[in-house]
Amino acid sequence: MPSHNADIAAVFEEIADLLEIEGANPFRIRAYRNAARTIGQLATEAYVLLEKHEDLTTLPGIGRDLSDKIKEIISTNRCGLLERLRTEFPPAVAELLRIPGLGPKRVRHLYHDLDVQTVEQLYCAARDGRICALPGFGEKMELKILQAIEAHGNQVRRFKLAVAAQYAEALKAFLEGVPGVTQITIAGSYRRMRETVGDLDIVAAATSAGAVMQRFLTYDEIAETLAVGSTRASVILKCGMQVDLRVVADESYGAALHYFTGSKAHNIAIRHMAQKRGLKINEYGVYRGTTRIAGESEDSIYRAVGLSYIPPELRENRGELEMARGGLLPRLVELSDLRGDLHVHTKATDGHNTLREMALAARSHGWEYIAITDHSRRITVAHGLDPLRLARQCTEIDALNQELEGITVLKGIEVDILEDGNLDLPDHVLAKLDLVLGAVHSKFELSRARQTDRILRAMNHPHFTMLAHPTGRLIQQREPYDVDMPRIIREAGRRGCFLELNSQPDRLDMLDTYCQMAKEEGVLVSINSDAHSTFQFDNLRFGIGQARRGWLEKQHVLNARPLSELNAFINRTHKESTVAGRKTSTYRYNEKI
Ligand code: DGT
Ligand code: CA
Ligand code: CA
Repeated sequence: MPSHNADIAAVFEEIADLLEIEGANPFRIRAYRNAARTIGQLATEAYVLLEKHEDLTTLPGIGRDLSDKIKEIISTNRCGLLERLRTEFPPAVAELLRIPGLGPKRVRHLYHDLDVQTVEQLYCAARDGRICALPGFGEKMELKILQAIEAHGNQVRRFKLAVAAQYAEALKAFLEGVPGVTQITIAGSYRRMRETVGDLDIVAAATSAGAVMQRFLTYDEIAETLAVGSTRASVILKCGMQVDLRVVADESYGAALHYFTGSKAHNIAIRHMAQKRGLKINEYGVYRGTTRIAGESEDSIYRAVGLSYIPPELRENRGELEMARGGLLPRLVELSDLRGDLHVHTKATDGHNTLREMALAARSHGWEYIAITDHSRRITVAHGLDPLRLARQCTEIDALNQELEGITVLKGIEVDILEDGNLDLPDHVLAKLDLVLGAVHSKFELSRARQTDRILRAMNHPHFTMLAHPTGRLIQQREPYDVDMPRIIREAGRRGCFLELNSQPDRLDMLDTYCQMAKEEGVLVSINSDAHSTFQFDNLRFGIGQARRGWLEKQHVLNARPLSELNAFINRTHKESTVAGRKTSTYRYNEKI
């Protein structure tokens, strides 16, 4: 099995860490960090790209040398540079960098002066008061380190959905090839499309459980076997992810799939319903007395307890049972419902592909439109657009629209929301665009009141169309900024603004519960890729998963509208808000439920 993107990213991260401890050139270190991010966020496996003879140097931040390293990692599962660096340091030293407050300089001291090589040794040294005397440490730092390690130990490792997907899909493909396997699904939180996944739960139906077990244990990504029985096994993969496999007969597949999909709370609620009907339910089927009355499909399970089929994304015991009983479940939005994408970057700022390449890629997805929304000038690291460059891009878009059939390119911007709630470009510039996405990229630390006020002021702006990545949260990297989301959602409805569900796997910060609120408030959500390269359109499936967890249907999604309707929505926003800043929007759709 060739290396997955997450593995390659981990290699580059470790190289960057070790180079940092070594005191290497910062540019070189940054190059590896950027490459790790690019590969880590790539929706398609790099080895698949190579199989298709794609040129990896077209990816952001990947030059010839890094492309060769990726090829090396994929073809040999090793990386010479990393192996060399590892011989220079004990293996656990890089882990010290993960402790908050410890940069490479401090780690160098710990290693050279105290011979601290592991987190455990660091803990002992801090506890014994040996650290505070080192240059650049002090007592405060020592205490901070102790606390950080204690907190660190209590953390349960979870994987971002997109990372889990790489391991899950490869393993599923492997098991599908086992003779006698008739059905197989990755169940658990993965199937419910949670934004992070604790472990993988695989359910398979097979004529012989033994054969599946045997084959499973030969999978070359397994690092450790925790438990093996005749129909079940638990293992840890090399990446640290646990996998639980359960093999059942065809007649029990639906029951097992239902049980292992969860959630636990949903399962318990279903079991109570069954009990009320005098039924018993377990992972083999539904029983009246000793007679099995259901179990071959999930449909049969739900039917047995008097419910319609409940999609996995809704199985959280948040009211889905009641709705299913009344036949009132929503028809959840699907990827194929999307008609376009309203947040797309190009080479003009920090994107990697040209305007034309992005437009053609969007057309090949079958969409009617995309909006080009590069950064504004304040975001200097992304080479944000000033009015002149934006005007030039608009001219380019006009020309492209003249030329291309089958796709309409809308003119937009991801304009920076300044600290005082003003926007980073003047009104007369924004007025010329089809849509304006506003986003916070700085001053994350403002108080809740000030942050909320800042965003509401921005939304008051006559040309403001949509709030992009509304809380700024980056999964496992950055907490959301403190903002009153229920209020933002309500006020977006009043102002006729839209909210973005950003599909980047580490964002997804329009939480499922926020989607539900938006639906209740009549605020349309736009499921955007925020693509920085043509590959990243594939991230939309994660956004769709989140939207489905948030009970959204096609009619609640702005970019599920055809272009003709979309135009009416975004133009109306402009006109109405220009005329009357706070007027209640007139196009609230009718709630179905
Ligand atoms: P995760 O792995 O933490 O992201 O979340 P899940 O939902 O995948 O949880 P996991 O792997 O512990 O268990 C998989 C499913 O098995 C879970 O969603 C429901 C079912 N399950 C596990 N433990 C219990 C239990 O004690 N009672 C019931 N009724 N179901 C359970
Ligand atoms: Ca799980
Ligand atoms: Ca599990």
